[in-house]
Amino acid sequence: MPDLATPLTHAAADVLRANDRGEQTVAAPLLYPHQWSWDAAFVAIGWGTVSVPRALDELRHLLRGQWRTGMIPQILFSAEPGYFPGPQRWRTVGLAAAPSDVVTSGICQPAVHSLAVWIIGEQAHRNGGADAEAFDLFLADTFDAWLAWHTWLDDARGTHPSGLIEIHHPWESGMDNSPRWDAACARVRVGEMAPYIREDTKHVADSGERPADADYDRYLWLVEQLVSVRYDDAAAREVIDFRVGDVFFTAVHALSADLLARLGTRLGRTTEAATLREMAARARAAVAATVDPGTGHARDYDMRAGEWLTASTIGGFAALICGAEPREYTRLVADLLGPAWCGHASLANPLPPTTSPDSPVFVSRNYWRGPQWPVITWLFTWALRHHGESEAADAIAAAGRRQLADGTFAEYYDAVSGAALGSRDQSWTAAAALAWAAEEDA
Ligand code: 2M8
Repeated sequence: MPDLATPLTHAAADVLRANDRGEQTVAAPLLYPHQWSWDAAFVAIGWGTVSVPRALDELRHLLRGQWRTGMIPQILFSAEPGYFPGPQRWRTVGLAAAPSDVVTSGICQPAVHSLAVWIIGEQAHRNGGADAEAFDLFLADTFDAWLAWHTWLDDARGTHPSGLIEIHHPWESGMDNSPRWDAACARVRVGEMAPYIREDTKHVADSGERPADADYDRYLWLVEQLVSVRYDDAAAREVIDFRVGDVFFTAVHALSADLLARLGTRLGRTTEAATLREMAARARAAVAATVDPGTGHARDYDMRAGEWLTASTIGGFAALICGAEPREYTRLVADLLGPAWCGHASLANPLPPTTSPDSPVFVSRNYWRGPQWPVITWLFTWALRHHGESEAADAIAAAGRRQLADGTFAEYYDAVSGAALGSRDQSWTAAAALAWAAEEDA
């Protein structure tokens, strides 16, 4: 283990402890003082390396926010101030589908949760004893909730003939202002709505690290459109200006559904396991069908305009997450490591940038438009290893861990200067450090 590894691991665990609010971990102090859906999954993986029971509590808390439809919402609000848009803007309170004892937003985020359950299960069984028992109990208690989540995605968001999971807001992708959404966002017609004041830009050194005001207008307008149909899934498909098949989300759903199927088999839930495997196969096929024969990259699809979305972003590597035909997979790995991506001469660290530096819309320091995100780097390393590409996984993980040695646990990093950006002490960045350390020890 490199010299820095142990202090860094301790520091990462301290970040989670500082951001811990009992059963939920805030995504970041100040900037994100609530529990976010996909953050909670990564954070639970981090917690699992420190305390399996605490990891399970994180996921149990998240499930308190699950809607009756099966949707796991993007945000479970805490009582802490400082974040916009809050509950008043989302207006989910009192809706029949929303939970009655927790306040949530009304959209979702990528379904990385069953991946987290899988990884925590592996850790718990390596530890044995009480951890293994606690995990087995947790799995038996919560399997149906994770199943309902994937089933909702398949039923309510998987109806388009492309088989892609559709999203109704850029926030649902988790990659909010990625160039992936530029063309679809340009088609959003912002109407009359109440004025608002952004909070996010108060918590970063430079507002150029965050989405633009025009992006926020669209984000808030899309919330208005969803409120107008009380978040009814079928009605939302008709009214929403932003209706996009998200190839990365679809790949994550495929990976997670496959892992949940394996857990279901262990529980003796063979029928449900078979259903999950079918869902995963459909989603994987949908990802494969988006591949642009020219670039070899996966594409998102604008369901409103009936057009492919072709920005050169990390979303193009979606098949690395869910798996692909072996020759195709190896070719994509080589591309990721090659000169347009991790190996680009302008990069401070050989890590996946969120947009290719060769793209005209690449911005090295703006949020999801270019910077490197440690949590995304970690996700790729896990998936690469899972699909048999250990050498590439090891190389990227080593560089990812070097990036974190600055000890800031930044939300993201300027891809060219290497500077730490966004929030400091971001929970999922700390979780990535912990997960990499645990993988080395395993
Ligand atoms: C960012 O998104 C939120 C909205 O969900 C925001 O900017 O207010 C994204 O990076 C998202 O992927 C992440 O889950 C969230 C909390 O870390 O922050």
